[in-house]
Amino acid sequence: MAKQEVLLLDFWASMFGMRVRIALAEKGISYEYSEQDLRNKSQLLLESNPVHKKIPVLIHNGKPICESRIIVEYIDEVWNDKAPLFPSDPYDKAAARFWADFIDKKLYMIGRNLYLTKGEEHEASRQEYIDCLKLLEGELGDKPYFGGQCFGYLDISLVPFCSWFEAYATYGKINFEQECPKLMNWFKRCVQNKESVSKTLPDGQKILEFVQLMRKKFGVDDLYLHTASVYTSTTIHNHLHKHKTVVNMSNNTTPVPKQVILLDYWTSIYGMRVRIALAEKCIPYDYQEQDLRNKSQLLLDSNPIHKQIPVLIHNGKPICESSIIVEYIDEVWNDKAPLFPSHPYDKARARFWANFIDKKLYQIGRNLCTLKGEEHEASRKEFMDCIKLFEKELGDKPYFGGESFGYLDVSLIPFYSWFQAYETYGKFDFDHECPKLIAWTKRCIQNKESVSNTLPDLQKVFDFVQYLRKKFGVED
Ligand SMILES: N[C@@H](CCC(=O)N[C@@H](CS)C(=O)NCC(=O)O)C(=O)O
Repeated sequence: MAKQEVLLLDFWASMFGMRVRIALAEKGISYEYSEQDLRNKSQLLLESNPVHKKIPVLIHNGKPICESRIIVEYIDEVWNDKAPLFPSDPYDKAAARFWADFIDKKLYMIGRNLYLTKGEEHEASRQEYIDCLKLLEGELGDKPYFGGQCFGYLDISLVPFCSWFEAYATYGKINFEQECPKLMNWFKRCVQNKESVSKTLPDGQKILEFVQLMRKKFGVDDLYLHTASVYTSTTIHNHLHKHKTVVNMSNNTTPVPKQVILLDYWTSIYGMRVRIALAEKCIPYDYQEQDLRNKSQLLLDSNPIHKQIPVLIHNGKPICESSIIVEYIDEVWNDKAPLFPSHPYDKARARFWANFIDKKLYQIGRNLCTLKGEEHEASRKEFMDCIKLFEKELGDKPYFGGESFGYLDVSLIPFYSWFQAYETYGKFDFDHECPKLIAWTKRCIQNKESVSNTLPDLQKVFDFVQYLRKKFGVED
């Protein structure tokens, strides 16, 4: 391999940064480490991650890769000659991705609340944090590592959080040894057996001092601080108490006769992604429309954590989260219509933008249709800013991935079915404001039966949005 230039923009206490450092160490890659001042961001950081402006950023031969989980996948794909981080079975891979996504969506935010909130909110986060760890402990089971015998992606995704446990124990009043002994043994195993971990994780006492500083900065001791947690404190708790068993993605007791079943809801942008991917691969499947106000036992059993559609059930095993399902489909049915570009950098880019859709675009689009007044005005601006980013990413290419329709096209095109609603409630003129993106939507619909056969009638979706607006009291 030619000489690799690897630079990591990072911050010592960041769990996300630690993931990348551990992955680099696992692969034995030498790199330059550049500590960042997060209160005074460097030009290099701002230029390398203009969308989120966050560390970690890995700059490989001059090209930046952002978002820790995407970076770890990139590292695994580029340096694939040693220490593979993923299990080879697509289902196990999907499970590792699911739990890593769970860590980012839930564990991180709840962890922040442990030291930045007080009173009832604090107590709720404390319980919720313990419940999350118990779910992860259930996933570990009696295996030495999450991936089985070998340390891998999910271990890397979680182990950095353990360096914050001393701080969480202090401010969250959590006795980790007592609450999750198996998980603590796993943590000790990682530290003892893996130099990549022991050399990377900072001292827990240092993190505690850092957290003390943050509490002072945020004035937690004097004022009630409300952080941006969007999770209800009872969701996970209820789940644990209802099911009482270890959650496993394959813990599905309902007999499933068909090979491929899709639990879905017709207006779901996330569900449409899966339908398009299945159509691209010409996979026959049994479509089961779900009533989201009265969820079926099959849905609750198949996605006990989020209780959301879409869920793909393949040979009796459920896979959840649309972007993970689409990757799974691409990996299992890999004989036709590849959805990913072959180059790891292009792959990372497609993943980055798909993740951006999930993190930002979806919610902003919802706000556009359901909020009023100043909040509505703010979402209008945000929505157009996002759309312009996509227009720029597309450039003059026919599809996001270049000449062929792929993962990012699959991730974004379902939004088109909501365009009439966005246009009406956002008072946009998309043809005028983002002509290239509109030309791309037309291209997808004209050239891809997988798209034209999947997207529902725009007027029907618009009627549905109107119904939602009435329900939320935005409209009489
Ligand atoms: N991140 C998930 C989002 C799935 C999602 O938000 N599903 C919605 C329908 S669009 C749902 O099931 N809502 C019902 C609920 O949350 O109770 C994915 O990509 O699959």
